[in-house]
Amino acid sequence: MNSSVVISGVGLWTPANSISNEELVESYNAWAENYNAKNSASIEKGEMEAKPLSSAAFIEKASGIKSRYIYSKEGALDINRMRPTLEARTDDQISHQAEMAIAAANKALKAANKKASDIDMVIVSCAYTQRSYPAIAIEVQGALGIEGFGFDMLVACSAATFGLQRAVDAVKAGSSKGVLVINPELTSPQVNYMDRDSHFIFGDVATAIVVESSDTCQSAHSFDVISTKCITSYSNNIRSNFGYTSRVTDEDPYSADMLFHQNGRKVFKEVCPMAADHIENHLKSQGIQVSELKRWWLHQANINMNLLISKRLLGRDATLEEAPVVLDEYANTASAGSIIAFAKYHEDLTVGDIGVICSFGAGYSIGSLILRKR
Ligand code: CO8
Repeated sequence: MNSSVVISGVGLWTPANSISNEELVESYNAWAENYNAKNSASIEKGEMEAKPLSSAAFIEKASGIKSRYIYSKEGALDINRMRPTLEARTDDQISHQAEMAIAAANKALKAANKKASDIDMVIVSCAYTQRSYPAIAIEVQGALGIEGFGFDMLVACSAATFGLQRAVDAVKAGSSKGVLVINPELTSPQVNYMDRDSHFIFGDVATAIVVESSDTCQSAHSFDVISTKCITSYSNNIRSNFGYTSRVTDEDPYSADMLFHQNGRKVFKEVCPMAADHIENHLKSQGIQVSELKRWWLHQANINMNLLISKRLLGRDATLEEAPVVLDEYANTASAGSIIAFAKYHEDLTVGDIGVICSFGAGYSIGSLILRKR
């Protein structure tokens, strides 16, 4: 029998701390009122703009987000700080991101019924890495005792699907026997908690997936990877400009331009049709009808985007069973969103059921995997 490439295990690590919309808005509004009072003279003269107030009701209606998890809650709601506090770790200690990655990786290994010796490639793929080198993936590889190699990849919201495509291709080509693709999404350090338009969007989380050959698979819940497809198309509508050259450009590392910022409306308008076309064309290339999809594990940025994409393809709203939602609880967790949905909603599928994982976001970047339950 021909062997196939399979996803044999998925792991989800969720931080202990969360922040509700109400808590976040209370803190932002107190900060904004304080700012406006301090600068009232300049605001009255028209030299400065007043900071507008945020609203929990707006956030839920515009995005579907009700709360988000955060790796370190300390400082994030403090109106004299407006960013989380992370303890600095020495070179001898495990890094924050590696710690998150390892927690998710161990769960994925357990789900796949695998040991470290079954893995020979570690991809840490996410929106940011906390340093340039040594790679977080190599730190994780060392901590888990994996022989082989590891590397980091940055593809914003599509980092997980792009990383999975690398993994699937490596197993298919025989250059790897087992791959861990890990997404430690520590987004909170780059969120601008003083920006009313984006302070609510992101949360922290880590996900991990084991990719291997069907020949070695011993998992209770595994999926054949029927096909993978990744595309990018350059756009300035979502940017995060902080980088290693910031030191020499003498720019303020805390300025709004350095942190996550976007033209959310344009992103919404441009990305929805791109993602719908991507899924449709990917399915068509495999001779699969949209109506054959049992599950859509979609990127979790905005509930209205997901409804629009699935409606465009199905001609009706997708049910929660078809396209599960996790962003109400997790918010946008960059590349991990579709993987959280997969982690929470895959065990009920029956042999032969087809589903699609699809991510879309900054770059722009769109990635999808068509899976069949084994
Ligand atoms: N409270 C109250 N009112 C508000 C708020 C708020 N918090 N924010 C905006 N408003 C106001 C606006 O000022 C506007 O007022 P007016 O009509 O008077 O101008 C009104 O509400 C409507 O504002 P918008 O038009 O901006 O509202 P939308 O309905 O478009 O919703 C969204 C805003 C939710 C941002 C929506 O546009 C959206 O979700 N767009 C898509 C975003 C998206 O998917 N982006 C992807 C980003 S993720 C990614 O790829 C990067 C990965 C890296 C992650 C790590 C980050 C740290």
